[in-house]
Amino acid sequence: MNFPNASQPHRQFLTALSLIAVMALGHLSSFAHAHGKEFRKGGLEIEHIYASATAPGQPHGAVFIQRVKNKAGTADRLIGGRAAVSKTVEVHQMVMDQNVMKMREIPGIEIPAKGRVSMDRGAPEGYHLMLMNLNRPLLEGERFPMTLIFQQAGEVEVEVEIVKARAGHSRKH
Ligand SMILES: [Cu+2]
Repeated sequence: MNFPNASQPHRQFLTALSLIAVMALGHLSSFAHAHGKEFRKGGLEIEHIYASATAPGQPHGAVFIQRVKNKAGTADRLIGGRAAVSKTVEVHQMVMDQNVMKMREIPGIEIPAKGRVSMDRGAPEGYHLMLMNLNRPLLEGERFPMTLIFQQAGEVEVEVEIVKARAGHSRKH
């Protein structure tokens, strides 16, 4: 940052001030992220479901969920989904294969009884839902409706928030 009319100590003070402002903003945005919209059905809680924005021409999109909680006494399983933005939805997992990050379709993701699973972007499990063959690009800041399909709880209607793509992530898809 540049303050051409400020004296040296004044300038240092302003720089410190703007640093504090940036840190405060960063804290606020992580707070908002942690308290995103929640969707419930039966004993299930879907905490903050979001998709990475896509570049024009990018064929597929990825949907992540910060946390899926299961308060029921029986395990459930996320087995698929449906969304108007894409032709089909697949359940995926990213796996390391000889130092190369690859992803594969899996039959479902088990949500243990009285347990929780992270499908967060960057989580070690690598779980996500894949929007196969998008009808349109996913634009940052927009939202779209989606249906999640669980073996026990059935269909859960959610609204997916489109967030900024993470650098390098889209290349893995
Ligand atoms: Cu994928």
